[in-house]
Amino acid sequence: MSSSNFPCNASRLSASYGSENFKNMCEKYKDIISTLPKLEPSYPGYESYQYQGFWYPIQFLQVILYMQENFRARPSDIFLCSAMKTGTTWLKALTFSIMTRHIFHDDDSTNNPLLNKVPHDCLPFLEVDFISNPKFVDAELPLLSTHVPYSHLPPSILESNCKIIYICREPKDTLVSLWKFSQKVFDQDVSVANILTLEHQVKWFCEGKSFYGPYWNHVLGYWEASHDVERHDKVLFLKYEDLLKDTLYYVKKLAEFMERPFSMEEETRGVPEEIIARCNFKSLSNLEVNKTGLHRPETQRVQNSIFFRKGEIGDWKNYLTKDMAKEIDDITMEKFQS
Ligand code: PAP
Repeated sequence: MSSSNFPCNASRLSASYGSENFKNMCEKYKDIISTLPKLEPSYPGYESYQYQGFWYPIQFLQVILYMQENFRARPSDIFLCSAMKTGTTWLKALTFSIMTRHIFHDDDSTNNPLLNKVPHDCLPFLEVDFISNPKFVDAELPLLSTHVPYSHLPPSILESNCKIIYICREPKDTLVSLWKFSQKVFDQDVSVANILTLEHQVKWFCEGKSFYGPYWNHVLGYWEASHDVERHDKVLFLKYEDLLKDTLYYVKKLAEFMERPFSMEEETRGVPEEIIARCNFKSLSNLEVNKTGLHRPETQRVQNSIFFRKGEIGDWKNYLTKDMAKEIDDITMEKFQS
């Protein structure tokens, strides 16, 4: 991408940003973290701590604390926010396509990142890239993503009045997706077999102890922001199920919200429909890169295929018992009806 595509002049990294500074700050964060409630047992290497009501793996928590002080949003930035397993991969593909449609074309498979990378590698994920890939974070594309709850977003995002797109999903489907994902990520590790049972995952989810949980509080934070008189036009609140049922309507809505509405000429040419077709579950999951490639090949070496499982509504019915479903539904009623 050339810098003329998305002109920008300010760095997203503060003047004090740097790896030495991060290391020093981590010493300070260790002291803070040592006082926090710890989840027992946790996934090895992903020990979870409860910070101001939300559960985080330690390495993300350190970066989140560092970002509070050292991330500088540009006012034109748009943040894709979500809890885990609620449709982030799809939202990234759609918004990236909307944003870059004048630069990349479908027929140019050598050039279009979405045809050569998993959507997660097309734009920065703050909790990881802020430290491991700062150049990516500071690049010109005005799209960035995070799983951070609203109350823990770096203050500069709100101070700069940036736009936020949030996607949530039916809690039971989210839980099943998270369980299946965790099984794949940790399947080599026999020491976590007892945590990876469905029973244990339901318990954690209901107690709010899954990563970035409680899930319901995560959703409520963004829901309230989308209804805040001062911020409501800056927060677009989406549901995975709505996006699946009426994708065309929501893709146009996304484009308008992003201030990149489709022109009449584009609509006549069927550009929104092309974007939808390129980003749908079948197209993305059938791309060679998403079947055989690796996400963050240098560090994490997670298979891209892990981000594509079924992409359906109601898959929870195939796994959860009636009692499990009721337990989750009761919490949903209690949390969302008040
Ligand atoms: P993440 O938190 O790891 O980024 P995220 O993309 O938010 O995951 O959610 C993954 C879910 O989105 C998966 O749902 P499932 O387990 O119920 O199948 C995944 O299959 C689904 N998904 C991925 N890409 C698409 C897509 N293009 N359209 C619809 N659903 C999708």
